[in-house]
Amino acid sequence: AFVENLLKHPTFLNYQYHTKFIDQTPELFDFKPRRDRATRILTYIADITVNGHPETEGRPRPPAQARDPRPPALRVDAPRPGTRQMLDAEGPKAVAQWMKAQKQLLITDTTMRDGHQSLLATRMRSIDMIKAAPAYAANLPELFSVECWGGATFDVAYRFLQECPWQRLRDIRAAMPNIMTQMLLRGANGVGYTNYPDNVVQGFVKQAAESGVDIFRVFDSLNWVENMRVSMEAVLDTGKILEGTICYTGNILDPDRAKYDLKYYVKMAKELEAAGAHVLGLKDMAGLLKPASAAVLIPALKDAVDLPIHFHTHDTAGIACGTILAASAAGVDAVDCAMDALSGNTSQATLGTIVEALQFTDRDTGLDIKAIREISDYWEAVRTHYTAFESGMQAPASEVYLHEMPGGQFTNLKAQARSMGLEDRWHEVAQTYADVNRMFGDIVKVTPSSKVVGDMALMMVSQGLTRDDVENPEKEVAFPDSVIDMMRGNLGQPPGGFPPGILKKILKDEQPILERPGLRVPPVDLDKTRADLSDSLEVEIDGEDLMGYLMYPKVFTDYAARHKIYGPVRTLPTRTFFYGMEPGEQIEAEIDPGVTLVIQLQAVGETTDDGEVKVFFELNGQPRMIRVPNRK
Ligand code: BTN
Ligand code: 3PY
Ligand code: ZN
Repeated sequence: AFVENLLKHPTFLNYQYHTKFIDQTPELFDFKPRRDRATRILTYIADITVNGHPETEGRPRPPAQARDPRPPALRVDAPRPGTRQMLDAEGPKAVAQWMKAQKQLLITDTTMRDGHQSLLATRMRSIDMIKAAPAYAANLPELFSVECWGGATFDVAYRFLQECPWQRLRDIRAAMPNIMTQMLLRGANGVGYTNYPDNVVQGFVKQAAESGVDIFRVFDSLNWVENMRVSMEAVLDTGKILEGTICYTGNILDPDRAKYDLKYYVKMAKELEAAGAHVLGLKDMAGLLKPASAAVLIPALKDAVDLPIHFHTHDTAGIACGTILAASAAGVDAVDCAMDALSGNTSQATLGTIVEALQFTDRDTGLDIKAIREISDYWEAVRTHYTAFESGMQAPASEVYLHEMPGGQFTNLKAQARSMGLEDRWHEVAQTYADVNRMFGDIVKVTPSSKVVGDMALMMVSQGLTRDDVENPEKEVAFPDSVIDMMRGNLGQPPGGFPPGILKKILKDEQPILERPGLRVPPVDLDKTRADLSDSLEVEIDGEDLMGYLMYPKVFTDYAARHKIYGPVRTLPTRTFFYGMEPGEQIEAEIDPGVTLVIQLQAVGETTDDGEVKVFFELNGQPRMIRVPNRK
């Protein structure tokens, strides 16, 4: 290995070496293989072909004849200017004014974020999105925005898809330069599940704006405006659009849920307006707002504030289109829908259906229904490749009014229940989730508070505990860490605080913090963290990487370590990424703009005595052999 390193060292090759060269060039003694990107990608394909992908193992497979997704033809050579140009030229306040002055119902497409988060456990890969983006730009330039970032997509990209979420954002932005991009930001929880130092939240928002986010939908998982201020002010500093957001829970028409009545929402809307929001977001993460309630809530909010209102809901109960039409009739300015093929059930309302329903009315969206169907056909083909991540939900269910689970959590919690052997006790999990909510004082349930309620419910069902057992002061209960953390006040305060009885049971004599948790966390030394991380990973860490690390230290370093071995696997077709290749099959991977690898799998050898398999490829016409361990 030493001679090999010596022979290819640039100083040696340029005849610039002298007698001290060997002593002064420690990398010659670095025998770790430094492999090129093509070799790394072949290693990944070989490994998955031999061993399978852990995420799809034991799950239903896509049909053998699943077609390759082909994006629709572009109707124009250069995309027409859209909302993005308006924001750049005139700023966020002008966009908000324009929203209010419009007659048509403005539409956000959520397919690339909440759509697959809610239907496919967030597993959609960047390549499938980036291929669709030019068709959005060319054929649907009237869209208000495309939600394509934030929420759970950030960590899932690193953790399960072995790709960089920031690169996804930059690539979508470049391929779709005329429509505003939108992200979901969990306030002080960033895109994570915990409370971050203020300067991390600020740095994250700044970086997201630089990398391509135009609209920040900011919420707090307990609807505590106090805990949203740092992130909201950070958004205001960027010059992008701040959508200060109310999370909707309960039922404003139900006298038994008086905690979350009309007055509660009106008050919060006013607080968000006073905090500087350009747009008021109404986020119905579980799909609980009913048409009759929308007809009351939307006009009340419009009366209370001077902001345009952007409504988000889920179709879990099958009624989202009805609620959107009621909200539209009541004067809502913008709504979220998902492209037909990724809509319905726990996802958003069906985009094409809303467009059709409003055609020839005074709220006609002006979107081209044929263009929508073509893009939806593309998503339909994409979806077949993610069969392994389908939740199995066959029909809408009014049970959501009982458990109030967010659409984005539903598929995940179901998968968690399955992995704990509780799948056939799902309805018990749902009932227990509702019990836990009441026990915690009836709280807003949305990431991360929803995860806490889910953790508690799964623990209770698996241990056979009832609400009475848990509340019984005589009975010893081991609470999940996330529950203890929330009761300590680390996610902030719900309206009226947590009930004293359960607080005492969980915290014993410990006092919870009642102030904003960010006040207690010291700032992170960003420059030092970056320098240390660059040293330990032996690669240059940029501002995006740093924020990935600060949100999820272990997830990020694991990603970086795998990246050294497997290279830019984000460029592989989805079928190859999850299932490897068949002998004789040929694929292409564009690892840099204009640099394409043509890869053919020739054969997979027998497993040798030392447990290795030789996998034979042709790479751009040249034979290549890769050895991988057989782990089966
Ligand atoms: C992932 O971890 O989800 C993406 C990277 C896949 C790594 C492959 S999966 C099979 C094999 N087992 C490992 O631990 N690494 C490789
Ligand atoms: C998220 O925070 O990921 C959500 O989708 C909440 O609804
Ligand atoms: Zn949602």
